[in-house]
Amino acid sequence: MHTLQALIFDVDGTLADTERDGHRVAFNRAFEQAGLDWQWSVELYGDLLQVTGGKERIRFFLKKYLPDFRMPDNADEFIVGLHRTKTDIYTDMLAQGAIPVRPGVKRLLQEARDNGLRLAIATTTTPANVSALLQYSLAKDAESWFEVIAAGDIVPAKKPAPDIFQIALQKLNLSPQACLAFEDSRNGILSARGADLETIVTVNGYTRNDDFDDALLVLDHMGEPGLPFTVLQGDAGDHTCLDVDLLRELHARSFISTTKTG
Ligand code: XBP
Ligand code: MG
Repeated sequence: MHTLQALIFDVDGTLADTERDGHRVAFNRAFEQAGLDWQWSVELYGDLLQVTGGKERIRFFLKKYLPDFRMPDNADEFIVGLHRTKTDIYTDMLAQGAIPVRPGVKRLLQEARDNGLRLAIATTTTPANVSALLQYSLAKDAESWFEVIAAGDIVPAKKPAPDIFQIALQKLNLSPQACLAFEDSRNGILSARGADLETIVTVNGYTRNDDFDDALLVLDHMGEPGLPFTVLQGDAGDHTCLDVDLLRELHARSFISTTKTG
């Protein structure tokens, strides 16, 4: 029997609802500053989210929605520059407290630390975005809570590829069986499951209808005392909040079902 030793968290959509009112807004402001008339609506952005990574998302947008756009000769520099502006705008928004963490996130992280569980991050977002979110939306010293922060361009293939979770596992020096992953999206769970991680999902407005067949548990959020979660898929017993006891139960149960079916 494996013991649960570490929790590996996605950032965007999982720790905080950053996409619609954070990243999307920052992209639009960066386009405006560059004199471009591109506007990513809430609805359009839902389609663009099928591609992870901001630079990759801009390229996908151009290919699908503006195929006649004449790229400057230095196309890569152009996209990197736009994206750098977007990162500056986004991190400034976070510094102003624009995006809170989702219900139950701070409580669970604190409880996990109190129980000796190790914490890690596996995300496609730019490292500066992770630092800003942890510092401004969670706690001033929150970066130090995480032993491993795997983020951004350190992997050539972003989610749904498993690479970023595999790097987090390598850095933790743990097997996937000693960990649980936390995700919010189809691309995220594909990435985590590709790295053999059992995964708990908290959905958001953009991912509510995604396919999470392979998840250990799917919730609307992690829950707080006085703000119980709703179970969308799976079995959380009598629990109303995602706490360390429930994580241990789910983790142990995953081995029983693996043995039965495997
Ligand atoms: C997050 C992303 C990122 C952010 C933007 O996906 O796809 O691209 O939207 O970040 P996940 P950057 O939550 O699955 O990791 O602009 O810094 O790339
Ligand atoms: Mg996510």
